[in-house]
Amino acid sequence: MEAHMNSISTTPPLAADLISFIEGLPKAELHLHIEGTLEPELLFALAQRNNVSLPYASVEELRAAYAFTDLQSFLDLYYAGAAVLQTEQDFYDMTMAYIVRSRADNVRHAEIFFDPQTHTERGIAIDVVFAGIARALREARERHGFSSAIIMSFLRHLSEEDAFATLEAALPLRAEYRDLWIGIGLDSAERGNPPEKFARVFARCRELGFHLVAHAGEEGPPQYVKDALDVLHVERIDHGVRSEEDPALMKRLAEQRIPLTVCPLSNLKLCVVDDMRKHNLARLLHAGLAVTVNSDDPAYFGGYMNANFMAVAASLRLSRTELVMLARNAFEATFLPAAAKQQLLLELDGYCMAH
Ligand code: ES4
Ligand code: ZN
Repeated sequence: MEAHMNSISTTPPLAADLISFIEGLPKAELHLHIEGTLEPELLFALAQRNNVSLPYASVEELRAAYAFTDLQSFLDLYYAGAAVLQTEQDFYDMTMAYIVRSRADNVRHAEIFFDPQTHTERGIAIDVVFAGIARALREARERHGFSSAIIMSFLRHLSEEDAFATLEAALPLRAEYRDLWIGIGLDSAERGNPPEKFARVFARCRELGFHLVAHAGEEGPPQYVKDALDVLHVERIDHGVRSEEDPALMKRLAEQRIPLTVCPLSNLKLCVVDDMRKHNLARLLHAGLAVTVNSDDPAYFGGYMNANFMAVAASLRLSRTELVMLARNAFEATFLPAAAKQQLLLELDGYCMAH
């Protein structure tokens, strides 16, 4: 923790014009766990509303507990925090808070992960999870033109059988949520839970016509990135920063323009990097990879989209051109239909011309 504070304090300050350029830049968010947007204040409010007792006396005490040493130390608190989510209204409130926050960061489109197993394991019906998230996203689309999609993610520390059961429970809802539910993801503890463990369930999801993504190469080795591509047939890699350890894989990711949804503040908080100035995002970008910037679990990692852009811009001394490349990569990597994608890319072009 101390080391992080020091490295942040020695980061060169960003020029005011670059700060406002980042703030106004239109963005797409492709790696965001909705359960990871539950801010301590809302977590406490929901605990009170639902009579859930928390092992923390205050919001400050909870926030102080967010000092992680690795992915698992974070996941323990993340799953514990999600226990306050009980009703459709709770999922709606959490999702609406994220929309308000990300609209302030000029996020134009978000493809959002949710982990139904985190909730069904506690006896919450899967319909409740879908309904609350979807109601907020539909309202934001109608009222503000905020575009979004949802990606149902399997928890890889659980069995493939459990993932199949989750898929079976969710499929009857597919028609009702056809406007939002576009994909399948894979998250949670990476080490020891390789992509192959989910080969059959991903094959089924592929037959069903879902877009596929998986977390790989966050804590796990480059082999997991290769297996996510070759065994699971994913279209994007979530994180993927450890791909750099394998030059052949780097070449392939660049040639095939496979998007990596990189999460800088997450990587710092989970000690994937020990100093933002050592983050490989700029090297990956310059090697020709389709790198994007994302916030992962912003309530836990200290910032939403703009904060992630600011952190890499300052620590890696990124230029406007590089920042625009990152934003462009994200719009290109969305699962939006071609026309909607083109419209967002035109909006980005317009912004760049005007600034
Ligand atoms: C996650 Cl950063 C990260 N990695 C893997 N699984 C996750 N679930 C929520 N955040
Ligand atoms: Zn993630």
